[in-house]
Amino acid sequence: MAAHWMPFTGNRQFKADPRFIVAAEGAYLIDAEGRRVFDGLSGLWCTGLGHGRREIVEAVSRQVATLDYSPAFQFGHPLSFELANRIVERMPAGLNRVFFTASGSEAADTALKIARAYWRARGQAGKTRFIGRAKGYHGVNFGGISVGGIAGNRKLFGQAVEADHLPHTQPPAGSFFRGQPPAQAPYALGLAEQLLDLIALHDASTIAAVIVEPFSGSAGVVVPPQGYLQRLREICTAHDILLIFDEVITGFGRCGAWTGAEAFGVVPDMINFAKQVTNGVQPLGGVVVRQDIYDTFMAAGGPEYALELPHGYTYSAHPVACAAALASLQLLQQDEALARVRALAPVFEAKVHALRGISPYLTDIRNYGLAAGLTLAPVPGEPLRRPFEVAMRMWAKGFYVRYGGDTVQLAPPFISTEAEVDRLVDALGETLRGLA
Ligand code: PXG
Ligand code: PLP
Repeated sequence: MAAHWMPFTGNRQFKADPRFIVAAEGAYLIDAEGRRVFDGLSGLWCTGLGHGRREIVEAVSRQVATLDYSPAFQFGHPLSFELANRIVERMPAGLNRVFFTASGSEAADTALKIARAYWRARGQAGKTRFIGRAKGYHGVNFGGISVGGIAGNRKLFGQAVEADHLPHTQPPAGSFFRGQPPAQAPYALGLAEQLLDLIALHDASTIAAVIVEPFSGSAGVVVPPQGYLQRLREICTAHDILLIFDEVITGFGRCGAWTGAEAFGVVPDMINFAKQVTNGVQPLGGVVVRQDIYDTFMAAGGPEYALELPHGYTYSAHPVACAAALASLQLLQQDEALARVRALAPVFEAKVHALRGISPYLTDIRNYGLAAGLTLAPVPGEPLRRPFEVAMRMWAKGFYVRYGGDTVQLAPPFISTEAEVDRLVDALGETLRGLA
């Protein structure tokens, strides 16, 4: 096991006490001992339709046998064009041009590069700065970590791209808000207005874009208060700053809508997606932009044979990934997955919030759609320990949940039954009660 340097993993601990997953079926992972473990985070927020869906497996098998790879640059294959149309149908009106990547991290860097190049094409080359948000996660590439706001993901790597950050939107410990916190909550007052302070500091003439997640997933399901995203939209519009929603987690069903933009009723200028678009079966991500952004590049592109955007990945719109995405989008529709999420979300919310008071260490619970984050008070000097211990005990009980920072996260598959959600949350309650 020595050769594989595992991502975002305590390698020494894992290699001393490995947890192997060898198969998966529906809402369950199957471990090396043949145990069926409930998939309480839908893989890494990406397998909402459940594992091993026949339609996706068949689409991928057919495609890999027909066209296993097609050069991504200067030649095309039909599936990417069809997929772009199917994606655009599900986006807010006006966002209708899709640039494909292979991951959410690549989508983040792509969106930032498009933003800078867009202003340059419009004669405003000084607009290069980005505004992210504390606790934000935009993947691990240099652009993404620059706008990201999770300290642990940044501190080893030095400064990369010029960026400043809005304050995070996490309510104080003990808030236990259900769903979107109210606009009148004391911590919420003036939160979005802080963007005006950053504009006053840097001047809008130096700012290319603001990038935020509609709700932050990785930071532990941090949902912005009511009116917050609307206010960011107003300020960006008034100051000619692009607004990018990173919907890598919130897109394609998790919110009970096609996008967080739709769920929260705010239309950004660009939307990043990945993960659930293929149900996790193949790596695929992308950026959806407003048509006039695309048109700006076309108009500035010089002779027709010249490329308008010198950017792209070997695996942009990989044909097998496109086949997986087309089948997944079809299944999200056929399963009525969004309606299912909307129906299950209140049950999930009630159940998760019933954990309040179960342990003195459980200091907050947050939720939206089929996602929840629980904050645990740190063991003195070992802030990461308690969530890790909870996740390990849950694994031993037959439930996979995610831990990160001081939080434990839940994002059950869209296909979960109420009984499965009950068992997941009951097991978590039992585990929290047993915490020393
Ligand atoms: N943006 C957002 C909003 C994300 O949540 C990325 C970009 C990066 O995507 P890729 O495909 O490059 O990983 C993400 C990914 C977790 C967790 O449980 C979250 C992510 C990935 C893995 C784990 O916190 N988010
Ligand atoms: N590094 C080298 C040496 C390459 O040749 C390429 C692509 O051709 C890359 C990195 C980028 O790889 P990808 O397109 O998969 O992001």
